[in-house]
Amino acid sequence: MTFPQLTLRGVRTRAVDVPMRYVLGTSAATVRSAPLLLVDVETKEGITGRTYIFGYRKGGARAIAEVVQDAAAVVVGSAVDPPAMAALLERRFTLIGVTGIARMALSAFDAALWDALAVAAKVPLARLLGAELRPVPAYNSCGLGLMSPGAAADEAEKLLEHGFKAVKLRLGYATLEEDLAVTRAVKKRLPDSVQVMVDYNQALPLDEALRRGRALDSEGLAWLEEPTRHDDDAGNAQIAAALALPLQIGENFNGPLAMQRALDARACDLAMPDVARIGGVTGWMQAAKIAASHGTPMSSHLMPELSVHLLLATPTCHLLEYVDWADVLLREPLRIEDGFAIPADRPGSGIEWDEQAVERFRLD
Ligand code: SMN
Ligand code: MG
Repeated sequence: MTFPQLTLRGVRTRAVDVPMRYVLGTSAATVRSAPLLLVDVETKEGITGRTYIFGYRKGGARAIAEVVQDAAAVVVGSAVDPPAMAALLERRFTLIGVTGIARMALSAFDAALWDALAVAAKVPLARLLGAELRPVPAYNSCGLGLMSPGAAADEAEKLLEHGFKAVKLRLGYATLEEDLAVTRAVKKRLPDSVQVMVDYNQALPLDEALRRGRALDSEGLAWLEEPTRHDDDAGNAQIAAALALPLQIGENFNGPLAMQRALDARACDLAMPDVARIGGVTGWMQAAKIAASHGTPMSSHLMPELSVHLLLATPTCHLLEYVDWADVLLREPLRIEDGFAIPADRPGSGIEWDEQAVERFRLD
């Protein structure tokens, strides 16, 4: 596919905080509303490319906005060429370090640029990336934070709406016994055909991760996510080798190199990069090649509207992580049918803002 010629005119950023239907109580922090940063790149040709990024904290969304503006100022007036712009920006941001907020800002900017190209080409983003549209299997990752076993079982049942056949439970209680009690309550309540994943959000030291991992090994779970520090490749390799339960990490991979190092170290069985930390669409496509070369099934993390297009272009596509947080801001929210995400058959990633809703939830 030949890419359209566009020239970058500027970028518009707006921070919003949207209510969440289900509170997300993780072992690290409780998230009650979703601070999102909306990023619109504008071109001289009048084409707008859109994306949003989950800021984790209100201050996170605002800080990312500042860096997106800074990055755009470096390349304003040049031809829209996301990989070339990513390489230049990565070099320009080397002194501050391309991690954390800087990495998220460059990733969001890249994703919005790719969206502009697909919009200008009048094709869905997946097609611009060489893939055809088809439904992608998804799991419902809303809610299921730390709570009592009974409340978790009740919530898990509700999350099967839209035909979901997989849900994710957050763990990392004070004791293994509590982790087991909640896991068993949820498993018992759901049909056997529903997959249950568990996520520790890096709560445990390595020895405790091994101990709890061994205890969970025979509970019929689909994966064990981030039981310990995400960047302890040797430790994670030890866990992966010790357990039959597949080890899943990746939402904290900082760029494709971190993923390459982790997979080379056999630090996980499954990988789930986040488009906002792996380097946007440009970084994701590199990550997809790395996963394919290792034969590692690859899932997504958050931002399902964009991620569904990226998973379609991923040779080892596994599962889409579904959250509904952006629904209230979108003219056409991502559709889920029978547990599958239906990629938007519209130009780009299909993101168009409901401007009235954006104004209502604006932070600045
Ligand atoms: C998660 C995502 C977003 C905020 C908090 C926790 C979690 C996940 O690690 O994988 O969904
Ligand atoms: Mg996680």
